[in-house]
Amino acid sequence: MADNGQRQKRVTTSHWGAFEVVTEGDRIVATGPFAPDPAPSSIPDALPAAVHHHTRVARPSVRRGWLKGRKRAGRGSDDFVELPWDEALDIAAAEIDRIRRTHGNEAIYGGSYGWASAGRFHHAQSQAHRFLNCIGGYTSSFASYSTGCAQAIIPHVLGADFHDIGYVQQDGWQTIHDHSETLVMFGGVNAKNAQVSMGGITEHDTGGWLSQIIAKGTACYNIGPQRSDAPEGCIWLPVRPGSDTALMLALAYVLETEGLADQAFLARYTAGYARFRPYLMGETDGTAKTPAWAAPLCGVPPEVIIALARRMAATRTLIAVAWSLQRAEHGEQPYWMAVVLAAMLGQIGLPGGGIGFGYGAIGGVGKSLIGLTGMTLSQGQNPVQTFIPVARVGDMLRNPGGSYAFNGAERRYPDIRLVYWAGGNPFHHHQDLNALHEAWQRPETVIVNEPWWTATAKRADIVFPITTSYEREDIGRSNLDDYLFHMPQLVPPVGEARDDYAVFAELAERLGAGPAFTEGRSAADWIVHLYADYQERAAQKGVTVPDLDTLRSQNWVRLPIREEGWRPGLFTRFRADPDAAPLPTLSGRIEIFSETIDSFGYDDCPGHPVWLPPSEWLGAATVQAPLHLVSPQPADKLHSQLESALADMPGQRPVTLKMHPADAEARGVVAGDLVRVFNTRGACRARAAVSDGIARGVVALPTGAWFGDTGGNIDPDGNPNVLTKDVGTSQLGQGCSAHTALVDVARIDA
Ligand SMILES: Nc1nc2c(c(=O)[nH]1)N[C@H]1C(S)=C(S)[C@@H](COP(=O)(O)OP(=O)(O)OC[C@H]3O[C@@H](n4cnc5c(=O)[nH]c(N)nc54)[C@H](O)[C@@H]3O)O[C@H]1N2
Ligand SMILES: Nc1nc2c(c(=O)[nH]1)N[C@H]1C(S)=C(S)[C@@H](COP(=O)(O)OP(=O)(O)OC[C@H]3O[C@@H](n4cnc5c(=O)[nH]c(N)nc54)[C@H](O)[C@@H]3O)O[C@H]1N2
Ligand SMILES: [Mo]
Repeated sequence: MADNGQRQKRVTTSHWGAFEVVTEGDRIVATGPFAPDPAPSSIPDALPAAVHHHTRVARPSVRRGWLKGRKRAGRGSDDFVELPWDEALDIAAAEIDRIRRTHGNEAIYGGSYGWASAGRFHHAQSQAHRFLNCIGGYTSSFASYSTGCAQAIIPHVLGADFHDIGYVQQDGWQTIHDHSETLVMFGGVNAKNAQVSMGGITEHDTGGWLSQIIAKGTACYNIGPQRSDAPEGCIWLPVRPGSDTALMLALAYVLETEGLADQAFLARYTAGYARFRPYLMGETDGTAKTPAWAAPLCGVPPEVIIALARRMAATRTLIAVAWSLQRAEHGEQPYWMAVVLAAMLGQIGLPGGGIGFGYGAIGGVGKSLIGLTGMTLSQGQNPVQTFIPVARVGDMLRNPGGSYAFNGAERRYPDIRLVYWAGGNPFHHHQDLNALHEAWQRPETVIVNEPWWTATAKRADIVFPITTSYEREDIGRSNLDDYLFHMPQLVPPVGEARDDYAVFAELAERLGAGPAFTEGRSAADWIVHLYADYQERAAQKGVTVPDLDTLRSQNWVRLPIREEGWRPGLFTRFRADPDAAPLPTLSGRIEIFSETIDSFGYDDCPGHPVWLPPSEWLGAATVQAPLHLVSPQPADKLHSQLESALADMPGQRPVTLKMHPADAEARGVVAGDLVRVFNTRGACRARAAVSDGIARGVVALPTGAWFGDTGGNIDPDGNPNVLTKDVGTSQLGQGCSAHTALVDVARIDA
């Protein structure tokens, strides 16, 4: 930190990468690019204004109605009473204690999902989980909104953990560049999304690799509702959202009927093709999955499907599937079917062939690095076994004691009395926010740690003001990146903000678990402790990292952990010898038919991939809801973060809704018009943009606007989650189905 208003420039890192920060005294005044980054993100432009914004939580705050008689009513509309730290901590600790004694620790929901900020020690979710484990445990959550469905289905089909495949085993960019002749991208590969990565991405290279791959002459197909999901130079095949499985089945049908399926590969490396083939051919259900069958479902003409299938069989083809496809009802099916399609091509395990996931979802996917993990705060053990699939939080709150199916088990929702959230914004991230708002009224108490007055903080009973990562010291690194950062404290805490660690240490102390939580260490001691462990792990891999003091003075270092060229992964070893290196599936093979899944008896996820139309898609469009809403990630920020500063900028809110010229014209909408986007679940405002780069019948509204005052029943800034559907992907995955929603749009006349 600088004294006396002195100007200083330092580097720090964040989920969107490293950047320079200019401070003057106690304030961040500017940010700038980090020189080694070939394509720096402009997300931090909003940071100086956001850090010092009037929407920061200044002091511990308790909702008036709750303070005066523990009233649940008023959550989200009451005002708050500011209290001194000690008083607020005493109240919170007493309430946590009362709940755990009266209802047991299972009654505390501490899943606390969310990205929070970069920085290894001050990782909010780890801090929250460690604290709750120290005081007897909590109901936890499984997987993420990002990939919850994939994390359930892929282990059945390929054996391995989904993230191990996506981050470690699948081909890197160099291999794709050198070997792939055809890149078939379902959902595109979007450099805009690769701007961010959990914990940071320093050299943003996804866009650069795509340019090189296109320049080389690799045929790149962007299959999805938006042309902008892939760069210029790709062949765009507009498809209706939620219809990819039908298209994939038709591609498979062409392979099978034209003798292009690799029967030898299917025989040696897969299990159950014989049970899937009759479905493909229409022998089991009377419908052959021909290109003519798929064309009206997905919107791709039959001749285009046939030509693509032939090209995929004739060339080294990599099928790249975006995470977005599984963030939708029946999201298991396109994931499973993409694997089956790749297996039929017989190229799994060959360089530049087969299948990969999420190349454009986050930065760092496709970077080939020597794995170097560590610097993780231990969360301890959770004595409570109860968990929910993360995106089922609304159902859990609505339905205490209710039963539901998940991945082969019958499970029961716990009766939640206290919600503790640190580092996430469920009133940004969850679907059907009006319904969540209702469900949120049920718990007796909600405690939130937050730097800003988000919609979630406003719906809490107790809010603790938290530092941002610029107000505390930390170490920045990510498993998908090859840089290591000292993240200096750049400015003093804003208002009375404290670190999550300090809050949880105080609460733990009051609940008799102080030493268990802190192990006698200050935050600074923990950084030394975690760093020493990291240094040791690095040394074991033959990687030298500077000692902490050196890193502090250098600010950052590039780690020598890049791997050059082709790296043989799980699939290469499997291909070389499937008996010696079987996949960790039930059969040891790629499961085209899964006995396990079949035994669950789920009609929404049977024993092999099938076409299951979602409940809301263009094939089920109605007069009331004729348009399909996709709600992708925002280009200018990370989820709902930095929103308060962005929303201040002229012309930025409401958020822009992209629509097709024909759909705009039919509604008398022209570019720049203020529109109302609505369905039976809710409504929001948006600013129309008209583009032929979106499939007809589809509208796109990025996430991230703060869920605002719903007075008049219209969310003012354009949060798509007032419109989305809160339903699990299926009984198997129970993932988030954000991309499944029908809406209509109307001009708002001034
Ligand atoms: N419609 C629709 N909805 C979606 C999606 C979609 O595609 N469509 N995508 C989903 C996906 S994949 C995701 S991952 C989620 C993202 O949802 P979230 O991860 O919940 O979104 P963020 O805005 O990143 O929320 C992080 C919060 O942590 C706060 N924070 C930052 N640093 C700290 C800290 O140090 N301590 C504490 N206590 N708090 C901190 C921030 O201010 C912010 O409010 O959204 C999901 N929602
Ligand atoms: N700038 C920025 N980048 C981010 C984030 C952010 O907030 N800001 N968030 C990060 C997070 S948490 C995650 S999980 C990843 C998510 O990464 P993805 O899941 O890849 O991202 P989305 O933006 O949800 O969707 C990408 C595209 O998929 C297309 N799509 C939607 N439905 C379908 C469909 O049914 N079929 C096909 N073929 N395409 C479809 C849409 O046109 C959309 O633009 O992004 C990460 N990257
Ligand atoms: Mo995500």
